[in-house]
Amino acid sequence: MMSVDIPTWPEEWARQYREAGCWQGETFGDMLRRLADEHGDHVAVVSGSIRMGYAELNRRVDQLAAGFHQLGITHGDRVVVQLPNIGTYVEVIFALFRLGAWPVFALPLHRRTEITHITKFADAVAYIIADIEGGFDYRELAAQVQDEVPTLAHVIVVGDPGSRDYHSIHDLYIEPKADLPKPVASEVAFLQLSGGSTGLPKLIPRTHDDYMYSLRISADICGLSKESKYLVVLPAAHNFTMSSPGILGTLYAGGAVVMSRDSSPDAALALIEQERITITAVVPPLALIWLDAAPTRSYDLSSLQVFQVGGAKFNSEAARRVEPVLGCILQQVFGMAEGLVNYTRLDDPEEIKVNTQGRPMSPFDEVLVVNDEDEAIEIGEEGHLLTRGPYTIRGYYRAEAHNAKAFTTDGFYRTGDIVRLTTDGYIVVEGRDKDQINRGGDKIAAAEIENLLLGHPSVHDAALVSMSDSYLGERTCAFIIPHGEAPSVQELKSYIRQQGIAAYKIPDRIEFMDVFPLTKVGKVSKKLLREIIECKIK
Ligand code: AMP
Ligand code: DBH
Repeated sequence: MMSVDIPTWPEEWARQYREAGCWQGETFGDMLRRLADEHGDHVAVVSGSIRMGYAELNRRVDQLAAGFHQLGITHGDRVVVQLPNIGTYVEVIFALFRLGAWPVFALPLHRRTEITHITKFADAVAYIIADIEGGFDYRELAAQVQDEVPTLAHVIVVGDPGSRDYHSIHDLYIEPKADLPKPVASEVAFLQLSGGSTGLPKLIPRTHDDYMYSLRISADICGLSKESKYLVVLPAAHNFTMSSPGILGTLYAGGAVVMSRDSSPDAALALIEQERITITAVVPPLALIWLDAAPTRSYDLSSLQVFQVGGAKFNSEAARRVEPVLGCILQQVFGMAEGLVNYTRLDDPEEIKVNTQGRPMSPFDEVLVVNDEDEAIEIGEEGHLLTRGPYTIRGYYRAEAHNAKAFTTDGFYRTGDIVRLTTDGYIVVEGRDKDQINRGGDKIAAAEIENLLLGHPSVHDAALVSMSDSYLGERTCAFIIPHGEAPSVQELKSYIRQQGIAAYKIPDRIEFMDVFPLTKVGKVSKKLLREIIECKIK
């Protein structure tokens, strides 16, 4: 399978990971079949008024796989999946896994620019959407994408397919077929999106073997069992929600996954009470909202055992409030869709749980903290985090030139995070050297927005930087050198919005300048731009 398009582990590493028992050769399709045998009617997925047991889920997945196959979707095909947090999401991804077709995971907030890019880049043959969700009509978006992407043969709608030639997913649950393709566990299972630090998001190829390993370890570290109930409030397609331990880890352990389209405290805390949720995962801004709301409401949260916070740095003052306010264990999670996931352990002392972002989940994870010359530095010093291991990719999909920079010659992924290690091997995230803004867990590649801004006739140059924010951690500020008369802030924002991008990427603030400060080597100094905006907002 090794190719420049789909880089994978060199054979000697693959053999080691197999011999060590990390990779066990089970596909996700087979996993669900086994779970159905083991757990039968035990509830697997709860979504609104629907409660579905493992055997029924497995049966519906067989039907849907047959329906997808009848449409012509088969082994190795790419299918962009953009769905809200609904039970059908779980059926869709397992039906694709079962065929060996690759879901490409889009987030519900992605719009024309992102979806067109990933659909084109992956040569996707199908796009699976909701009809209308959160007031947005995804069928309109699909029509725009189809105009630009000729390979996109099928649009499949959960809900009303509308007047176009789209399929209703409802019609694709057909008589199961025996002669479906048989994927193997060493193959790619799906493409996950990277937050990215370059112009456009990169696609991350994860195999059944490597991802299954990450779930297994995650489920174990998080203490999951058949009794676990995991509440999905972050977007289901987020790598955190999928696998740390998330939807797939919970199913792996035989527990129940409860889908919620609404992450507000009144919806989510009520579900915790009603479904007797044991574990959930949030990003720091959502944690702050829940922490403020919980004491003013009277929901019974006594079932909640573990509250996971990750995706962006959780400050230690807020972290310290979790256990007293919610009455459960705080777990910090520092992960990445490329692989490496770090957890604080459930029995760690408070100071570790509050002040660190955890330690690698697997004994086979290799982490290095290095200086600018890739040389190891003293424990406790800040440096660049590099990592390699049984579930960390060796390269992005179809990105040969980028891979040469994003990975070392011996296969370590350059995470772009600046960290320090404690003497116990825990990681503290101190910053980042990638040109990305982490807006409360939503990642924004500066270059992507700068390129869009440069498309405006009155923009001569643009630089996007972070500015600190007590709620989101970071927000974005776009510095603009105008071409002729400066456009208004409103005009620039609406210009960006019209390009069709996720709303969180629209700059929070726009500042005009005549020239950008430069570094010694003549590059735009984003460090100085950040200092300028910090002075202004103080
Ligand atoms: P991605 O590569 O798009 O999946 O985003 C992963 C990145 O999110 C990491 O490399 C970090 O920069 C950031 N991140 C995730 N979790 C945390 C955390 N707990 N603390 C700080 N940064 C985090
Ligand atoms: O931010 C992330 O990408 C992330 C955070 C926590 C992640 O991918 C994960 C856990 O697996």
